[in-house]
Amino acid sequence: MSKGTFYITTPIYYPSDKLHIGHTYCTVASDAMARYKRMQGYDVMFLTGTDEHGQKIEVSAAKAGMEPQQFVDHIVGGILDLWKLMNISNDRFIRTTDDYHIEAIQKIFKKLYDKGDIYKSVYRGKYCTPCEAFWTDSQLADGKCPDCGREVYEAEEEAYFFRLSAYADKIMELFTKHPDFLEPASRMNEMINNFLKPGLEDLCVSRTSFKWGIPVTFDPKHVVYVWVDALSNYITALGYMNEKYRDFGKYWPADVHFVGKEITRFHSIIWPALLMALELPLPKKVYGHGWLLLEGGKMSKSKGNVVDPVVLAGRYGVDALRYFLLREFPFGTDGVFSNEALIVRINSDLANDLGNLVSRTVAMAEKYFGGVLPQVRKSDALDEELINLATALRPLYEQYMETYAFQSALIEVFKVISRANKYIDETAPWVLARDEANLPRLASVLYNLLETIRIASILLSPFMPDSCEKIRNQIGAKPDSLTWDAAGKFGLLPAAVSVSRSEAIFPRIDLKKELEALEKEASVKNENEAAAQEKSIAGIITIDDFMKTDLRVGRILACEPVKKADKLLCIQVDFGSETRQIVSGIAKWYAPDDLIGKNIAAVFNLQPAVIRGIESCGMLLAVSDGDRARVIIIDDDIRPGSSIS
Ligand code: ME8
Repeated sequence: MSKGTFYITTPIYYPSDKLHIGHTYCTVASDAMARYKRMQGYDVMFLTGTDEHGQKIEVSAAKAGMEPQQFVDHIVGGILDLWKLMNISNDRFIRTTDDYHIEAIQKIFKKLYDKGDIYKSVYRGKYCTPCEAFWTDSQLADGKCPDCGREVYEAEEEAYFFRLSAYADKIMELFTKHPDFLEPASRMNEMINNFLKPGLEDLCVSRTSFKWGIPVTFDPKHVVYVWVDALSNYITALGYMNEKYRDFGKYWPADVHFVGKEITRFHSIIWPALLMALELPLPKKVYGHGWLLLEGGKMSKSKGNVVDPVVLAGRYGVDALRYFLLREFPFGTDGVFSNEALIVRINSDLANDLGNLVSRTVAMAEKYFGGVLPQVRKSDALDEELINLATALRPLYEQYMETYAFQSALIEVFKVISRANKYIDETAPWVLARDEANLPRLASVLYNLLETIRIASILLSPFMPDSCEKIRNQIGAKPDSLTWDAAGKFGLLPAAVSVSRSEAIFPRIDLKKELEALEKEASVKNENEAAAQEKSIAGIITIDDFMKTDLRVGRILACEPVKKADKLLCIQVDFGSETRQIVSGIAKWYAPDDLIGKNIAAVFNLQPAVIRGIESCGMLLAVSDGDRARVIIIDDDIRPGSSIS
């Protein structure tokens, strides 16, 4: 009988063909949790998916010469393949471009508008395009996006707003009355100090400057802000405001949303406020996990280490990778990833401790008893400690799993595995085997070991499902001895248990050789990248290269000749957020007054330069036609500061 429902979600991923090991972290953790809950007898709904709208995707698609839909379809296939490879057991996969989701978002937006929680006004503020996030001045870090550290730009446009400010007190009350709503506790303090205390402002929830989003039905030049679109996936995927699914009543509220620390703000403040406005129950918990970093920086900047999960899973096995991710790093804090740490962990825990325990035990059962244990037994005081430890393991493990302390749960299981290896040394089965009179004792020793392995294989199965299956096949465990209940009991294998040996589940890796091989591969990769860069110098650039250029519309406010420089004009350009001075070599073709009031195109993120003693911050774009140059003029009604893509 079901123990009830358990609804767990991962963030929905931005379509990217460069998902690294850090991205797989949250999905692997959610998968382990979902499998654990299923094992306990819960009716689990495990949701993941992709977040496919927004300006960033529209721009990337255009640069790839594709329609946005075609672009996301192409990439999402790769993400699905990755989750399949990593043995992710999600029950549902949502794409925000799915029709039912689009329909539901439109209804949600309309409902909030009709209620007065969404209203129309004018947006003036700072916007970070890569993060699709609006920020208030107080939230900026040194004037830049507090999440990614990139430039933000002033945006002003007609927009719809969500009355987030009206929910500030209720969010504060949520945090104080339910301190376990957001974990770990450090994240809650961060939210209170950085966002709630400075005060919540209403949130701009529509955009008109690009098209790739869900149109607002009653004002279609607006598309819904991607975070409203994205966060709502957690309820639309259950059928909220759509006909595709019908289990909203069954699974909502979610038991836990697992999210990375940088998107905790969206999940613990904006999401509850939206749900309050929709008059829906709040999720029971948001868990903001830490980041996997590389020594000295972010994973996306990887040079020496291999961070591609497909490569790592291919080399070391999916289960070894899954185990490492959840054993090596405490879930709530940041961790430093390295290939060396991965190999050391595989060798010590999986090859040495667990792998050896299984292979030695099964090999001895085969060698001394032909694979079937005799039923005559003799116990000894030495058995007690191992049996007690193995029997007490499940509640300890459960206590940690319930608080998402995967690392601690795994440490407990491996303490018992180590104890079992020590028990082999203490009981010395090879000595017992020399004397026929000791065979009942030997059978007991091997049985106790097989039982310990059985219990460990149940508790490790959410982390390493395939390997645990292989272990179970070797120790002859039947399904009814592999349940959650069975993990709390010792002595469930049949007395005449029959084992069958197979190849090593976790082969040992030669650390030195492997690191050398990885280093070699990384250097080949770097050489290839350098060659690609050279090719790009020869004329071909990647989308990423192009995306580095920040092109903006500017309006010329003033223009004057530069003294003693026939070719130069010194121009003051309004970019909406700021006025900049640009020195341009166009004096031969334009008189200073010709350009005043005109909208031009400029490179906004060019390193400033001093030209003839005058600082120039940016570059005007012009077309050269023989020996003539014409500045690119843009329509008057375009707002200064608009990005060009
Ligand atoms: O944020 N270590 O999508 P995303 C650990 N679409 N986790 C990492 C990581 C790292 N090095 N790098 C990324 C989004 N992540 C939104 C979510 S939900 C309604 C919308 C995690 O593809 C990151 O913290 O940028 C996030 O939780 C997840 O990968 C997806 O990131």
